Amino acid sequence: MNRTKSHAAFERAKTLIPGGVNSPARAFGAVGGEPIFMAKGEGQYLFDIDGNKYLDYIGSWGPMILGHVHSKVLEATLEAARAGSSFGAPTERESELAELITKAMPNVEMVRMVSSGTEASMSAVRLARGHTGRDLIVKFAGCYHGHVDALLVSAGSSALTHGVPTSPGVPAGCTDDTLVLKYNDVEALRELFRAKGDKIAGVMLEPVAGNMGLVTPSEEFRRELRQLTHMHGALLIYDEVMTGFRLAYGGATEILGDSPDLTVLGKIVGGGYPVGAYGGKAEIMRKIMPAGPVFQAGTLSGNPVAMAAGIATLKELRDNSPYAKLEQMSARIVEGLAAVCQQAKIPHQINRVGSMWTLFFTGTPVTDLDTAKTSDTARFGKFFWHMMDRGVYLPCSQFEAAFTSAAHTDADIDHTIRAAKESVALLAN
Ligand code: KE4
Repeated sequence: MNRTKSHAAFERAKTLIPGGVNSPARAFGAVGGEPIFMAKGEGQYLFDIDGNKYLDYIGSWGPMILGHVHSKVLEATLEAARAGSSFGAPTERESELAELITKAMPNVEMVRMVSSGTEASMSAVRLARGHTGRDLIVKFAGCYHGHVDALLVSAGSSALTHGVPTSPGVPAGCTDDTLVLKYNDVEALRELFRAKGDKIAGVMLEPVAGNMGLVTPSEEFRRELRQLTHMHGALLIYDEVMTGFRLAYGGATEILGDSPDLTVLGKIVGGGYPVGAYGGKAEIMRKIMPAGPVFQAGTLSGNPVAMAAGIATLKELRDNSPYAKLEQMSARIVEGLAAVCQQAKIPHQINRVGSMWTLFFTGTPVTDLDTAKTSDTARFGKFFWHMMDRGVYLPCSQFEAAFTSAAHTDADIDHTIRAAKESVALLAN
């Protein structure tokens, strides 16, 4: 494929923007080569500036569940934009989106809009600390909650010691009160609560993880999380930025039947526009200023155009549910990928929940970050580019989830499996 215009655009961008991108996930660092500059999206397709067409399985890292330029979302945003882009004053659209969210997620009785998943996670952490009067936050290795100082952290020497910052610029003081455990490690969870339960403000996790590749929680892990947080007065915080309205209209919370105290949202709730949100029990949410003392603010929070995109997206998901189709198509993709890897005798694991899935190039079942890291990332990089050359755009990292959209068709699935068969055959050599 000719990608000369992308190359030139990347050279220019690198002189103006650090690494030539506005988010490292797009930099293709994990797969080698250079990022592709996109010109437009249409349904399930992306078109790059060289005119190449791709089946899009990133969907902007989750938001584009309806596909690109969905007519109802486009119309709603154009109508809102014609009335003004931002007022710094409340609008009814904010209550409309809030009502859609609270009706979809019963554990969310009140919700605050912000402008990104990071902002939502950061605010939820502050609220958990403000509500409980405690400082300790627990997270899990491999779960990503945005670039929040307190959450850019890896496990200290043991899970009971301070977290260690994973980025320059994050002072130790910001992560001293963050503890990191292994996802699905029930014994470590019990030990931590035995030792420090009365000091824990909140436990935050992706209830179905997408940021180490797709990893699911065990039933026992989820049960212990709920019981231990209840018992010790800590808040259970589900980060559903990726899974919210993705795995079901009520997100992972609906399919798992869980009841977290706080929920963090983003991506789909903005329909591709900058929206994050956090919500939960009214008694907790009323601690947020100006109802309560916990400060949080934002110039563009609840932006009317972004609200319009979120409202149109959630109404379409509510009224014309795509989830059965997403389940059927995603199951077929995964069966096809497994079959071609089997045939080529390539070690592989495929984890899937609904329309989120990851093909790991490892023979080890993937249940946490350590097992995800047994994957052959060099092989993934080769596979990624073979698929790109066949017009299939997968997430540009072994440690990300792919997303099927409601715009994908059975013919697209057939094409994807054919491309995978050819790509995997090239890996075997
Ligand atoms: P944003 O600040 O990027 O809107 O959201 C942060 C975030 C929070 N929680 C979860 C579960 C998330 O997946 C994310 C962001 N996801 C990444 C993709 N794995 C966004 C891609 C990027 O950083 O460019």
